[in-house]
Amino acid sequence: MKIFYSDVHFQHNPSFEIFDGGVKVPNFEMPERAERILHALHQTSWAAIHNPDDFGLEPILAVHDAGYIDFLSSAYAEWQMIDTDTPYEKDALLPASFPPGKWRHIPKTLLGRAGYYMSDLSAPITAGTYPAALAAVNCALSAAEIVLAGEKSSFALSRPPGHHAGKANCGGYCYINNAAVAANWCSRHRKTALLDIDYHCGNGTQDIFYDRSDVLTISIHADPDDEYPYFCGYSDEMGTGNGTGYHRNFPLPSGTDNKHYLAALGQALELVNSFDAELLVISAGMDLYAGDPLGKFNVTRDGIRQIGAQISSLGLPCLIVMEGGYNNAALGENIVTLLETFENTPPA
Ligand code: SP5
Ligand code: ZN
Repeated sequence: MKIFYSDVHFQHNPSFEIFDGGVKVPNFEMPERAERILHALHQTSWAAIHNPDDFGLEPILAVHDAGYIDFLSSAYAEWQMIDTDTPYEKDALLPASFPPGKWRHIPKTLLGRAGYYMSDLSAPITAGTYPAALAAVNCALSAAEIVLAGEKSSFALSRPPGHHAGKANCGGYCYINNAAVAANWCSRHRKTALLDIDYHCGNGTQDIFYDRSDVLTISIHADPDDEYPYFCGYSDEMGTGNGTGYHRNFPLPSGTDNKHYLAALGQALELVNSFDAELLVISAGMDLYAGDPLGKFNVTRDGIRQIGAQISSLGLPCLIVMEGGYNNAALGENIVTLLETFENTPPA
């Protein structure tokens, strides 16, 4: 299997994030995650690691708001120009004021724009954030090209992850929606569906495709009634306008085990089948694993193997894009376990 990976991700290494309740903690989304996965892939006989090509801004601006990408590209440099006597985090930009939903005037000041374009306190912008986010999306696009060219599967070891990044916002460790940019790119050539198996709802992906019928988007995740991202991911959110019926959410309770997870996955894959998808993009978050510090599912490693087997048995060309997963010790083996099923399962 061809894997796309770039060392540029090391440049994105924010030292902290702010959890609910205002507690400052070391950032869970750290470079070690990609190192662990890369190391585990190197131990296999089948993983071939490649550097991504540069696809420029066009595929990104096809799904993200230009004002947002402009903000992302210049925010850190602007932050370095801020002059104040009060102590502040010079290495990472985070706002403390957010628009209430209505009244979303785009302000002139940097901190005003930060509040406008950032949805929470888990996606600080550092010196290397924008270059790393570009490298991550180029990994997803490079893997997409390989699948469009006829490979049965490919893996984008993208870091930082992407599925919480909406048209005009970062949040939840995500800045550019790697899987959404790649799915949109693929949709120009093949009928494309995107299935998000990260523990958290793919709210950014939902935002990007919500009014579109040409790309089916499905997310299986922890019930947002008691889990981040709280404000979306409910089962009655099924798309709008032309997109009505082309988005589906499967919120699952805390403690969900292999059996219940695989039942939801079965329903999701039936939807992919009825959509007549020709290509499948997987937002592959491994925080669904039982031992994840940010997750509350009871999906075991064998559950991950069955998830992979069930998805790959569709026989669809498949682009797998890395999202979350914070149990670093298990992360490499979890990804290898998932990907192995695509190597080994014959098309249906
Ligand atoms: C890509 C991805 O998986 N992003 C996840 C962002 C989740 N941010 C909210 C984390 C809330 C953690 N709650 C405290 C749990 C401590 N055990
Ligand atoms: Zn997640």
